[in-house]
Order: sequence, then C-alpha cells, then structure tokens
Amino acid sequence: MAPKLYMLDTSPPVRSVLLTAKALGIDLELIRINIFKDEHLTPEFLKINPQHTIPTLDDDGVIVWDSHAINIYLVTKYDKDNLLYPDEPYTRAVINQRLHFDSGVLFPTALKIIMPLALKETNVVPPEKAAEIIEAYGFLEKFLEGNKWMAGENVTLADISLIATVTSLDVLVPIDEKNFPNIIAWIKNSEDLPYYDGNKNGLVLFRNFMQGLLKP
Ligand SMILES: N[C@@H](CCC(=O)N[C@@H](CS)C(=O)NCC(=O)O)C(=O)O
Repeated sequence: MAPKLYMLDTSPPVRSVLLTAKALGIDLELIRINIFKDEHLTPEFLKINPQHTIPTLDDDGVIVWDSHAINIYLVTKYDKDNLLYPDEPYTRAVINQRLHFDSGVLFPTALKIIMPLALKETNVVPPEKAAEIIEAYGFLEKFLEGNKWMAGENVTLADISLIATVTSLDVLVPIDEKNFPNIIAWIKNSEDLPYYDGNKNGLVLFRNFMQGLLKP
C-alpha cells in the first residue's frame, strides 16, 4: 500500500517530501488538505496530527509529521544505501545542522512573510522581514563556500529541504546573483536533478499564488 501524504501543492515543506519520495522512487497517495479552508482543523485530521501541519505521512498506520522527520523516516526505511543521509558522523552532523537551519530559521522567517500575504493582511514584503531573509541568504552562501552541495560534494537531504524553501523565498525576496553567486549556482545544479519535478510543479503554483497577492 502506497504511503499517504497529506499535502498542499504550494507548500515548501510538502515539496521537500515530494522530492525525497521521487529521489527514492516511492509512490505516494496524495491527499490534498486546503489549510486556507481549515481542512487541517477537522477532528479527523487533528486525530492524525494534533499539531495540524502538512506535510503529514501515514505509512500503513505509522504517522510522521514535520517534513524533516518525514524525509529522514523515508530515507531510513527505503534508502538502503543511505546516500541522501549518510551515517558518517561528521557528514550527518552537517546535514542535521542544515536541516535545523531550514526548520528553525529559514522556514519560520518565510512563513512570517507568506501567511500575512496569503491571509490578505498585506500586499507587500515588509523591509525588516526581507532583511532577515537576506541575512539568511548570507549564511547559505557561506555554507556553499567550496562545496557544490549544502553538506559537501554530494546531494543530501540538506539540499532537498533547503531547495524547496529557498526557491520559494526567491519569489518573495529575489536572490541577487552578484551577492549570492554560490546560491544561484546551487539552484541551477538542483534544477538538473532527475527528480527536481518534485519541487518544480508546486513552485510554479506557489509563484502564481504569491504574485497574485503581491502589489505589482
Ligand atoms: N516544520 C514543519 C512546518 C510545516 C508547516 O508549518 N506547514 C504549514 C503549511 S506550509 C501548515 O501546515 N500550516 C498550518 C498550521 O500550522 O496550522 C515542516 O517542515 O513540516
């Protein structure tokens, strides 16, 4: 039975799970939950995930939420070679640092821009929030110094989580190639991954959604 993924196409963390699933060749049953219609607050969904976030995975009764936890679960269960999450201690520590950066810094900062736009409370990206994102771009630029990928010479879960968030942020706070050449090169490399569709399709929808909300 294909694992079920409760999801919304535009969501960056959902897209990171779609990337992981495609990379590992796992078929998922997609169950769309429209958070803007409160479909994540129904008693049925709260029973599965009391924290009411998407993505949420149901793998034959094993429930996991938080995209980073889901991706690690999928890799641990289905990627026998562990290529996306190698167990060499230093590499894994670097990957974990990048994942925590995505989960604890980058995505929460992105949400502070995305949600007021989505709820039509504003139609601009506040300059102070844009400044926080530009500071975060500076950190990412450093992570990539001397590295093709976020945790070294090989693509890992660090790239899979961060590419979904960073390409979404680029819609809101465009990444300037002059200041952030490493990030731009890394995005281009990511676009060449054979499973990049996992991000691409939802990103187009996210871009259209946000551009419709931003003041021209
Ligand atoms: N750290 C979580 C963030 C998940 C998250 O905040 N998802 C948003 C949609 S992009 C959501 O479910 N929002 C509804 C809510 O929090 O009630 C992850 O990586 O999965």
